[in-house]
Amino acid sequence: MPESEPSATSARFAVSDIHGHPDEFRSALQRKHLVDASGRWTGGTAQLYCLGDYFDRGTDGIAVIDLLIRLQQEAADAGGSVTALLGNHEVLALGMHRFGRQRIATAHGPRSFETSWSRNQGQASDQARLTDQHLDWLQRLPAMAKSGSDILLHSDISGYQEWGRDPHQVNAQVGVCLRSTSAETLWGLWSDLTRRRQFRGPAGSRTAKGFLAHFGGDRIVHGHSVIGEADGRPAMQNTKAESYAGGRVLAIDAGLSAGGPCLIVEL
Ligand SMILES: [Mn+2]
Repeated sequence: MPESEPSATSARFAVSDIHGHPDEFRSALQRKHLVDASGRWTGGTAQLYCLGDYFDRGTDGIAVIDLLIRLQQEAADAGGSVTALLGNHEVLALGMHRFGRQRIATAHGPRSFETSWSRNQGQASDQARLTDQHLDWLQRLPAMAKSGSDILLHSDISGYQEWGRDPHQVNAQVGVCLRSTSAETLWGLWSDLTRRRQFRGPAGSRTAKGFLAHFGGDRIVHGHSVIGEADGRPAMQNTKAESYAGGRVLAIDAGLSAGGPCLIVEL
């Protein structure tokens, strides 16, 4: 998927970590007038960025990606866009499908996608309903996007820098891993994207500054780590995105799968 540059008049929105909750996602889109009551795109030229983790925890990840695939077409027809980025749970879904119980040698001992998938509340019904179209879509998901001066991605980690100089290079490199027939290669991607909170604290602020210098942006927008979770705040108290690191980073995962709202943030 090409990176999209917004026109001056197009509203831009971001959402993350839908985790198998299609009804909540659709209702949230409707409240922002991006879809109608039947779930059809009404956002016109608006740009919607979905920052990954469509699967697991909730019961219907397949319905989430079916909705995204349809909205991508409808938004494009209307002159808008829906960009779906890769989350670690999409890597997990692919790994479970492709390698299942296969034993994988890692620095921390033997592992398998099945064990991690099970621990992360993978849904057997999602795996059973994966079609070739879903698999093709999943293994082509970009890992990052640039919109204006925002860098959008799933995980709050600096490792994206090691995959390329710009989003195009990063997405190409991640794509090679995603389509790999090596369980170890796909495991490495899963493992990297599962880390978190690397932009937090004084060192994190410096990391964010370096990251933005590397990719040429003013702000990182991420999901993956639930707002307030590290402070022990219940997700149900989340009402808005959290800006931190001196405004260089915006966290938008309000913890839908932990009782929080499905937050759609206007950028
Ligand atoms: Mn995640």
